[in-house]
Amino acid sequence: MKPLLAALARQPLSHPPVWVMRQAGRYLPEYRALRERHSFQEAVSTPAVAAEITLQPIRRFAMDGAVIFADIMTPLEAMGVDMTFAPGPKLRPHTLAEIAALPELDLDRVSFVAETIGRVGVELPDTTAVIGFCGAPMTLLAYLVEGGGSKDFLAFRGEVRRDEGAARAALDHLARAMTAYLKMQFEAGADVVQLFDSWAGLFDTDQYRRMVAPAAGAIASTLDGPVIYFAPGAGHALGEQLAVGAGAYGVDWRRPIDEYWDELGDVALQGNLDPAVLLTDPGTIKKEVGELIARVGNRTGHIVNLGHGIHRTTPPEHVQALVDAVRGG
Ligand code: 1CP
Repeated sequence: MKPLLAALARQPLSHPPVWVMRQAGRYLPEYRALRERHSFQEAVSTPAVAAEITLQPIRRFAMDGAVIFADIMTPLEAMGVDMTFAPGPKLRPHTLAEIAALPELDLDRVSFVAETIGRVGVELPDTTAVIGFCGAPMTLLAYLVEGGGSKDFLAFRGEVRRDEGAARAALDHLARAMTAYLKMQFEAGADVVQLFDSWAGLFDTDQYRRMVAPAAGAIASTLDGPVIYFAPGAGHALGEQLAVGAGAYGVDWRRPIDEYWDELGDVALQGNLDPAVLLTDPGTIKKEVGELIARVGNRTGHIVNLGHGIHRTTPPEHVQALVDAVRGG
């Protein structure tokens, strides 16, 4: 069995599998070179290019998982939402009612993602898992209402407070679309999928319980394959995250992994090095990895990763140092 899948099944392993969130991206010179010739959206929607970008970090570092090159916003374009990337998504702010009334996801308009998965699967070593993904409903809603990224998403939070019923209708619609999108990814050959709930932490514990977890849970509960749920900055709602019903959780670096594990209980955990560790030096990286693995102790089901995406200023050699440290080099 592929080591990443064995960890998700909580089997004992001699060393944990490792991959890095945002491993296919701007810190790699070969990525930046390809992006000089293709816009972001063109790269995502051209399977040969998207597969090449997915494979770039695997060729260098032989991670245990290859995350498909796309964006959490990609399927929304196939629901009729126009956007550009500069570098993050930019779009017209939408009302909650407009979002609930968006057309159904047209899977034919995202079939390039399935084709990328197929191409990547053929090229990968047998031991490397294909990781599909989508944005969780509340995080997608944040970008749709705000019209792009934001430090605190205040306008969005105001809208959700003003009309929770309308927010729920929009979340339900997005959850149905993302369920179909992830089913397509599994059918195309994804071994595991990750739900990115990057902005779930903006909500208080009650809102999280009432809206955020049920929307993500509606996706996780209807899929047959393994699901990793990642809600950075939502440690205040850690127990509530269990209602999502994922078999594995990504955790940020704000608390040591053993504390997260004690509270979450019988699940696999992914994380949780501070991305800043990769800005240090190989010696420090090795020490931090050693401490992380020591904290995990004899628990099964650990996947080494960062507690958030890799920073674009990270030297690629430091990613090599991380992988070597995990594998005992
Ligand atoms: O070349 C460029 O300038 C584009 C930069 C870029 C990249 C490499 C964007 C725009 N998206 C991506 C790829 C991407 N995004 C992947 C696949 C590659 C990989 O992981 O290796 C994934 C899984 C994502 C996920 C994503 N996109 C998230 C969730 C993870 C997180 O960081 O919290 C979010 C919030 C986004 C939105 C987004 N898209 C792009 C950027 C720069 C952002 C975030 C910035 C913002 O909020 O404005």
